[in-house]
Amino acid sequence: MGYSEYDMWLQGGEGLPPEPCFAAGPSLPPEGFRLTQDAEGFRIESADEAGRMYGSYALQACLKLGKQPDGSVSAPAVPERILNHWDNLTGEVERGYSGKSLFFKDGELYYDPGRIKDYARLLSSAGINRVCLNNVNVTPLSARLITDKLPDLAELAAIFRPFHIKLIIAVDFGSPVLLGGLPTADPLDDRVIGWWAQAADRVYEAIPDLAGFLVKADSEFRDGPAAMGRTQADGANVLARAVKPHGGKIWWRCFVYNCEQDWRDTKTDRPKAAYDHFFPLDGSFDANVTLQIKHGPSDFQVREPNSPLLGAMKHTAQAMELQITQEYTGQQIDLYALAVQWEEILSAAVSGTRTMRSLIGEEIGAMAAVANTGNDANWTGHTLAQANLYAFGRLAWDPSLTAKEILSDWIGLTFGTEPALREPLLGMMLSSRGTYEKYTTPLGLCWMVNVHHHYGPSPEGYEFSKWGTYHRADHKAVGVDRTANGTGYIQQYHPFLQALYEDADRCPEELLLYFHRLSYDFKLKSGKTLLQHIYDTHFEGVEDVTDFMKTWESLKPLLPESAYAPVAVRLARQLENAKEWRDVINTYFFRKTGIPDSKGRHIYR
Ligand code: GCV
Repeated sequence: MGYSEYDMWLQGGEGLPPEPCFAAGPSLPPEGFRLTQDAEGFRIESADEAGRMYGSYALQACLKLGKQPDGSVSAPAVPERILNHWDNLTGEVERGYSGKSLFFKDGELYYDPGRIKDYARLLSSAGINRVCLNNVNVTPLSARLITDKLPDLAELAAIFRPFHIKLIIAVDFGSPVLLGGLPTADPLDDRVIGWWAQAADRVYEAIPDLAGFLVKADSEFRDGPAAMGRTQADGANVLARAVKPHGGKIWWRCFVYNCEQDWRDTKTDRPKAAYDHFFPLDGSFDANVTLQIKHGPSDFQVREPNSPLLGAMKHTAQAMELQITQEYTGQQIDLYALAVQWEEILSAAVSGTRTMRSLIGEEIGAMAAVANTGNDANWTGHTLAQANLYAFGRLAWDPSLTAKEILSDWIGLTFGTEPALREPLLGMMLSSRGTYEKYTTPLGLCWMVNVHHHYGPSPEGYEFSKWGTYHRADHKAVGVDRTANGTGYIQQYHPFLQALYEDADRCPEELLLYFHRLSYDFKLKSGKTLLQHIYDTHFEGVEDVTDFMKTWESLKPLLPESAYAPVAVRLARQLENAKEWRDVINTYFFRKTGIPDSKGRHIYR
């Protein structure tokens, strides 16, 4: 008996209908299924075991949501739907807001096998089929996952395996030196080539179905080929050739930029970096290398344009990287339904005729995202942040889904389909991204966060730092000029987008300050000045959060106390955060400009 029957019908409990009939569907795509219902009952057709499992989950969801199986074929848009944990072997989770690591503690693998099994079921039920458990910032401790920690990792892989989830290991590019004692990690050195080949042989002996290695190289002080005068392709290919005999792959991250910039240097523009480093190398990467590209050119900000690198390389496999963990989007204290932002990202044009969505499954062959889970009892700290994990899985499977569809399903599956609960909660979640943007950094104005931990406002926290993250506000204007007259960043886009972004009057307003340096009296389409818009959104954002609190309170009778109370506590904290943002940002711009709010609301001096 396959996993799906066992799990669903033997562990599923009372009240389930008769076991469905599983049928072979040899012509169906890998992992896909067709769900139908007739007088005999439910029928799940699939070509493989994974399809049976996903079909079983889909049936379970249909039953819970009161939907009829529609008989269509459901198959994933991309074969690799990847979750990246940023977990350290110490047990800490980089940018983690849900407790400690589910997998590691005090330098060892340390976990509750029952919980990991639940986690594997949770991920697979959302459609996720690849997981990297360790942080891309590989420490000397976690580097040893490919040496002495390997047997322990193999035991974890065995828990994920029945759920059709394969592991990925994040490796340190400097491993030949760190672990192998070689004098160099130069990817063209024969000793290094041999070392990686042997390392891969050893790893695949322990975990034969390992999906491959994930690498952050030449980025934020990580080792990489550039330091040895080699290209990113040289670096990726040495690893790709080592794992190739085992059917493995390399995910090579494109988050390569100068993190030691001088703020006085106005020529270097961090958003240009990924394209500048990787586009010229198109065609030089081995076929089993996938470049993993963050969705935006900055770093998971509340509002960024899509990365011009996505889809630009015609001869290189690419994955889009999203961030589920809410590093810059409220840290699982503030409510932020990422599905809304991701729908916008996918709907955005990449040319005059294509959207980003149309690249998924074509130029973009894999979807990856940074996990938001930890050992908190509810997995994600903020209960409603569970919807973000679910949304990633659903969108990676079917990028045509809307945020409304996904969130509506999530609420239905989590709290039930009662409209009195579902509709208000859906409304709140759908508007949560806009609300957060209003009280933090509207109009594409990024990086006003507190340094290091990235929660709360600090308008100039990064302004004179080395991270290349500047808005350059003065008493007359704000924003970086990225037009042809400025840093030229816009020229990395398709000509259709260049024309749109270059012209401040045509540029999508939500991105105005990402691309343009504008004076505070610049008129928006609403007729308001830029400055007045900033004041208004900050006041509105706080009001929105107050409304969220009222809505949530009104739902109290319909919710279990275990769900109600912790979210109410977080909403109260969100209100404090929103007020802090409102006051700090409004005061900052008032002090810069001396221009009061046209509506006479209180701005601190
Ligand atoms: C894992 C940002 C984060 C880092 C993260 C890095 C990355 O800079 O702040 O914590 O490191 O992105 O994506 O590699």
